[in-house]
Amino acid sequence: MKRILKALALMIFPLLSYEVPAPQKVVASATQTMLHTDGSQIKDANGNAITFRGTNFGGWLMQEGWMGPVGYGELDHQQYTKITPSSTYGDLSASNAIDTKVVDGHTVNDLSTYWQSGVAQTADGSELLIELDEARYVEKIVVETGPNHVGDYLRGGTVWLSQDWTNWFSPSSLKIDDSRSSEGIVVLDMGPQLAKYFAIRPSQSSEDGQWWTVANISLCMGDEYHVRTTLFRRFGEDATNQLFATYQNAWIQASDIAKIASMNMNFVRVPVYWMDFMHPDGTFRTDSNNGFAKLDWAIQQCAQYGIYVLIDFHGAPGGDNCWASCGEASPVPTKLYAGDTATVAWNQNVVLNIWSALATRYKDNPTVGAYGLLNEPVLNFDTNAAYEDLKYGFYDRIYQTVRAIDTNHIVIFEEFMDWSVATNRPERATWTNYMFEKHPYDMDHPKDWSSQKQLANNTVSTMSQIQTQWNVPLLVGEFCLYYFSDVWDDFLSDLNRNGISWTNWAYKVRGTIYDSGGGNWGYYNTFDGEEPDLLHDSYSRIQSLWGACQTSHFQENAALVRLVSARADGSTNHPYVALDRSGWKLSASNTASLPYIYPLSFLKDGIASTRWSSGVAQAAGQWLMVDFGQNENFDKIEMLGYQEDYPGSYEVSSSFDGVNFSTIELNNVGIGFGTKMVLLPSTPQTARYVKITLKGPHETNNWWSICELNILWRNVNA
Ligand SMILES: [Ca+2]
Ligand SMILES: [Ca+2]
Repeated sequence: MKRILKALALMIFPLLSYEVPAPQKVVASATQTMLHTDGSQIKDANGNAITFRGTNFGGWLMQEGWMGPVGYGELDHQQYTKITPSSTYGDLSASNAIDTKVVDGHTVNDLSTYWQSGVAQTADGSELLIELDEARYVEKIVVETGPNHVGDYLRGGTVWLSQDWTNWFSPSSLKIDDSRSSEGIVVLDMGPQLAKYFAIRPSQSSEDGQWWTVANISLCMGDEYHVRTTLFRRFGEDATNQLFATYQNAWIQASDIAKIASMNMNFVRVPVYWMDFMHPDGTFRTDSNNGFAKLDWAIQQCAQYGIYVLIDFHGAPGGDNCWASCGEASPVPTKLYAGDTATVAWNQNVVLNIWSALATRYKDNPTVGAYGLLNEPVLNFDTNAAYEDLKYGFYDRIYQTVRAIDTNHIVIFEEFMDWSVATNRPERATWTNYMFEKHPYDMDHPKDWSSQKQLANNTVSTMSQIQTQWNVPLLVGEFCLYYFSDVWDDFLSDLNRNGISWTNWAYKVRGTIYDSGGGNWGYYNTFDGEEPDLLHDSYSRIQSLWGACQTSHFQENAALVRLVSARADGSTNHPYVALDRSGWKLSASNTASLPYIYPLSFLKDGIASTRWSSGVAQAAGQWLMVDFGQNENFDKIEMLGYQEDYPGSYEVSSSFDGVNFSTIELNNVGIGFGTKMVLLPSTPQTARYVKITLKGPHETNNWWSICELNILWRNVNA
């Protein structure tokens, strides 16, 4: 169905005129003139050099479930080509478990029809096998009985997956959520898995011999495409777009842009999704909530503060890459680049037509700082000349499309995933007024100071070299260095020093400061609301939950805000020198006793393998104190710990007399985060005594150990 629609649309595409809202008036900005590149610099029309320093509006016009309370959409049941049961009771066929019906013109899962196994549930004793039209990503499987047989809910759950019928695997990440079993609903959460065949079985026996009844199985993904299309089917497109507007109008508001200005930033990168601008059939949306209207609003708001806007084409039909973050998780090479010719052409034409409209609309707008032509384009993970040709061939078509309309604006190419490929492409010879962008991440080592520091250092050294060698401005368009505030500070300082632009990912996230998806991923975190159930919740409930995602429902990550604000003005930090430790007097509330030999002197003996250790499980009130013997200036505290014996939660205080202590405000999040921890006071300190005090137990009751403690002061003579 989808393919037919696309082929049809492809045929009529050249005949379509752009029915897009009239271009906005150019906003008069007191400070902004059209930017252009000049060698390795960005300059305004008056010749002033500009470096972009800002943040990403991730989760706004392009949602991501880990960032905001989005919820999960499901695959279209038309993509289920076959369902095979291990047994069937009477004529209650397994096709009843994947059927839909039309109610008031909308397609919904039919919970009134159901399949029954006819046998008591036992571990692996029954199976429903679903086959899809092709291998697709699925991260949750929702199995439900329908209203009249809730006692026959799935007991436990096992999933076997295959892409080719030959090789099968059961995802070790599987978590079973049966918290709604009283409604007959069990959710099998696997994380994103690519498969064509899905075998689902009970993993336990029913207590009283209950059969297995299934009225519906939904294969779910939390990406933008499946969220939107699920709601299109349930509520229709107009009503769905209104829901998205409710979300978007809450997620970023005028006060957020004022906040970004107050953080000394001059730049926001705004990820957009193709369905912000178009209907599913590839014609332009003209409703008042379309993406052009949202961009117009953001650009007007930003113009008031002299903030430049990067329009980042983050989500193309078919997928820019394999990840859900581009809106549509799919195997590489995705249908944006390769496969069925008509589908690829349709997908690429959507991107080109949206860029034509964007360029037409904003070609004279100086608040638009740059066009990011395509986010994170990835066709495969090895060097492959054919795929590079496909990628850069398409990149060049986008470039030529924009340039045919707009010669004013800087355009940005992303180097994914190899600088040598990006800089050596022949297309580059014809490009003008452009930049390159990189997204350095090390997501495999979020608690490893050395890994994050190495990533930051390598990024700066490589990019400063590329910038000089190729004489082109560069942007670090996304990054996160987790809890390592000192690495953030060094990284931003080094980028500023080298005139490299930067935007962290992202402005706000739903997770807590402790979550892997919270922490320093945002200037705001810890959302206090709920995520809707997009399969079952009413329209008004989804509207209510999505409408409550304004920033006032999050907590400010004050430590990160302070740290980044201090560098967003372009300033740089100093090199540091460690204070002389020879005269230090050390004391602690607890030190391991014999037979353990972990004395305090070991934390300043210069030997990384020897350590002081508390000898007891961490608890609130335990402390370690340094007496310098005299007043000292300092603004950095480095603790090299031992394995997981880092302080779980802590505060630092200082004193002139060893009696009266005052707490030092830190640009750190206040929780332990790895073997090496570096604490940054928010302002330079002077004191004779420094005391580190635990505020609670360690998450796994570890002792507290430090191999080396250093306290440092900026080298003002450097
Ligand atoms: Ca059904
Ligand atoms: Ca030591």
